[in-house]
Amino acid sequence: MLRLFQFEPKYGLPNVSPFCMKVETFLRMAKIQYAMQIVKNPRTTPKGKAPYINDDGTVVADSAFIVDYLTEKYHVTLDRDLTGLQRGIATMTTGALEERLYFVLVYSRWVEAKNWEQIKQLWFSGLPPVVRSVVPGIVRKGVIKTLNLQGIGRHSRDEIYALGIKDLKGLVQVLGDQKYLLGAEPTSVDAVVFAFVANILKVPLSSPLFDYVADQHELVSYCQRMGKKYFPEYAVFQS
Ligand SMILES: N[C@@H](CCC(=O)N[C@@H](CS)C(=O)NCC(=O)O)C(=O)O
Repeated sequence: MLRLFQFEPKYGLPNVSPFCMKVETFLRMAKIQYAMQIVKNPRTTPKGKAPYINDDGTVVADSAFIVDYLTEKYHVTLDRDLTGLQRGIATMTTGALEERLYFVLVYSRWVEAKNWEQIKQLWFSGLPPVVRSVVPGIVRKGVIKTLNLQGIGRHSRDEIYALGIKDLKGLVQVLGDQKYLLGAEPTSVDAVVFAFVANILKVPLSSPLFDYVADQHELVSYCQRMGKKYFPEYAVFQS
């Protein structure tokens, strides 16, 4: 059976990594059976990041390549009826969320002092006491360095959130009052959108991203709709 390697679910959410949650959502949308295996240390994975899959010996790392591989191997038809324009919107939306909004989300979790205290508990509480007093600081320094190299870390706090909210506003504009991002039926881009929206709305950390999404009635309903449909066993989507 296909094995999905991802981080342990936390906060009652399928995953606090939007990339892991994207792949698990896609597997459920495509009705592909899988078993979950927990990644404790990303350094043990093929590309040093989660998620990856092992499908009867075929290893695929990176959520984009995983979705492409699954679509081809399992003849997934979720996007069958999309027009060229819709396919373009799906690709560009995925890029905006994964290559920009993601880093704003990382900033909100790992750099903002109040949220960092919670993240530290959440991620590192399982470590032995001596290691626990050293490792979180080292990992956080690495994250801050990454944000600087990526570029987002060079902006002011207000500028960083303005960029994130720009992406979220784009989502709200594309979604409108439709049930799913591209119309009445879910398509594969909904795995990406749902994973990001749920990771902002359902993780109990405060940030301007949360404030913005919580105010967007259509986006909140969308998140509940996707959650109820694909993760019915998760209480967080049942309200
Ligand atoms: N492009 C990758 C991104 C995956 C990614 O950034 N995963 C993060 C968690 S959200 C990770 O494993 N980080 C661990 C690390 O960088 O050490 C994908 O789409 O799968």
